Order: sequence, then C-alpha cells, then structure tokens
Amino acid sequence: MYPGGESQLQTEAILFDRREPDGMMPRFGLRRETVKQENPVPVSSLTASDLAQVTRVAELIRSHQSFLIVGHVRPDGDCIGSQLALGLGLRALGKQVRVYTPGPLMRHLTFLPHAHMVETALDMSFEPEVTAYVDCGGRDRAGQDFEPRGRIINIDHHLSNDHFGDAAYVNTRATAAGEMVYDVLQHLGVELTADIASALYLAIMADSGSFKFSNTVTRTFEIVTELVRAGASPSWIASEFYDTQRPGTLWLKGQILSHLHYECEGRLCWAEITQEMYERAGGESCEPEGLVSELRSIEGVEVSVLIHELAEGGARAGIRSRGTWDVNMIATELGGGGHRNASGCFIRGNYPEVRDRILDVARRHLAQPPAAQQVTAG
Ligand SMILES: [Mn+2]
Repeated sequence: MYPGGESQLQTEAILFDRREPDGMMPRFGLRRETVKQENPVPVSSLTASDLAQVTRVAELIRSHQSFLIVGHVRPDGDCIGSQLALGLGLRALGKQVRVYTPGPLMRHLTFLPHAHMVETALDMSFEPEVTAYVDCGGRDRAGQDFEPRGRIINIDHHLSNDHFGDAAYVNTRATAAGEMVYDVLQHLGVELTADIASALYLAIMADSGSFKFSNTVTRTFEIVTELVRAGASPSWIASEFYDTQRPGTLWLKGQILSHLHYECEGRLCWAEITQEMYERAGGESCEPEGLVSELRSIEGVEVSVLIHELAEGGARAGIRSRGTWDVNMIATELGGGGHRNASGCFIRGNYPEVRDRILDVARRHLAQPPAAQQVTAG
C-alpha cells in the first residue's frame, strides 16, 4: 500500500535550525536540538497562545465520546487529509467518529487508506456530542444547510476565521490545517501510524503547493520529517494526487490557457470556465487542479483569478497573488476569504454580472500599490 513506506531513515540525528524567513516573527527563537531516530521528539515548539488553544481542544476531545468531523464544500487535499487524520486519531482513542464533507469528493482525493470513512450524505440520525470543524474559515464553509450538533471544535488556519466554537485552535501561520491536526494528535498522545501520517502529508503537501508557497517554513519540514519517518511516502502520495488527470481535464486546461486575459499592465491575469466548457470536457469533476496558481506563475503577473460559472447561477472564483499583494482583502470584499496569497469567493446571481463584479474589485485593488489596498464594505 505504501511503496517505499516501510523504509526507515537511517540517519542518527537531525539538526533543526528554528529560524524563520526574513520578515516573519520568530516563533521559536534560534535554538538547535538533536533528535534521535529511535525516539523521535514530537514537534512541540508552539507559542504559548497556540499551546493554550491546542490544550483546550484536546481537553474537549478527551471529555467526550462521539464526534462528527466536518470539512468545507469542494474539499481539497488539506481538508480531506486533516479530516481523515483527525478521524483515525480519535478512533484510536476509542471514540465514535463520523467524517462528513458536503462534497463533491474529487477522484484524486479518494486514494488515501480509509477514504471510505468520508461520507458525502449527512446521517441525520447520528447525534454526536461534538462537531469538529476542520479547515473551515467560517461555519458557513461546511455548507449552507449544515447545522452543527453538540459542542463545537474549530481547527483552522484561514485569516477569515473568527475563532467560533467552544474550543478553537486557529493559527494563520500554519501551513495547513493538517499541521494543526498533527499538533492536536501529538497533544493527545495518539500514535502516528502510517495511515495518519499519509493523510497529514497529503494535507500539508496540497496546501503548501508541494512546499513551494510562502507558507512553507522550517516547521513545515520538521513535521513532514516526522510524517515520512512514520511511513508517509512522498512519491506515492504526490503521484496519486497529481498524476491522475482525465483527458477532459487536459482539454479544459488547453481551452483556458488559450483564452487568458491580461489587464492592469499585465499584473492581473484572469480566465473563466463556463458551464458550456465543463459540459464539453465531461463535467465539473474535470476541473484542473492548481490552475489558478499556474496563472500566477506567469512573468509579470501579480494576481491571478480563475472564475467558474456555477450550474445554479453565479460564480465562484479562486484568487492567487505573489508577494505582498493581499488577495484575502479582495475575497473578503466579495463575501469570501482565505489567506493573503490564496483566497476565494462564492457569489450567487447572474453569471456575467457576478464575473464583472469580481473583476472590478480585483482591478481596483491592482490599481494601487499593495500597501495601500483598501477594503470597501459591500
Ligand atoms: Mn487549508
């Protein structure tokens, strides 16, 4: 099941250099420590406030028996990986666990061991003592119709998260929600099995853009080192996640790439996927993975926007930026949110009008230097 997963690192010791990249608040100070292979030290270098939050979440978990773990609509690798890892970890503690996503569950997310645990239809007869939100920037991210039951746990790394719930662990510096689930499971003393490690590896790999995005810091690699040690196979997970494209996906990618729009002197690049394009490609499940990030990679482009026409009317958009451009501000103004360099929004209404509104807000932000970006209420 895990090609290469059984091989263990033979390294005697690893040196951790806990410096942050320039411009970031130092989280751990500069210190070195030696980690022995036979007895890996858990990565417990959290700030006091992070640790207090993790402790509260862990206490709520310890004192309850049944859990519904919920993620966001259109789950990504971080969402599914984090949900599964938390679900497996709590089961290992003898808890009763159900894992739910409003879906749709794309094919490249179903390869993980125990992926069948993820349900896309909510069993209304299940009455959990606790609902645990994972990777949800707000309660509404779990779907408009979803109502939590029991106490609420909130584990998330989005800027838009308002610390909702009875126990919240919100860390906007975390690479992925998976990193935070790792912290919680470590705190609970859950053994890091190969299955849990693989789910967490997918989460962190997906949200860091395979360790390329600016959210990739020393702590990312410290945790990932532990995951690989526990049996996660980087090559297998990357291959299952990225190398499973359908012909329709590549056709759609070709259509989008040959119809790119450049504005604001080339700093804004946008494209759209209409319902007609999805129909010709073979359905929305043929959506290309990571395409909006690829548009940002074009020389001179600072902000990229990929707009999807929704079957029910309106649009959702992925928005990416590089450097200091804060696309969370653009998304927030459009009723969405996310991270500084990666955000999104979802707007109902007439498609051409919604598309133009998204573009107008993006153009206005790009007309001024990044430091002068202003959010207008609306
Ligand atoms: Mn995430």
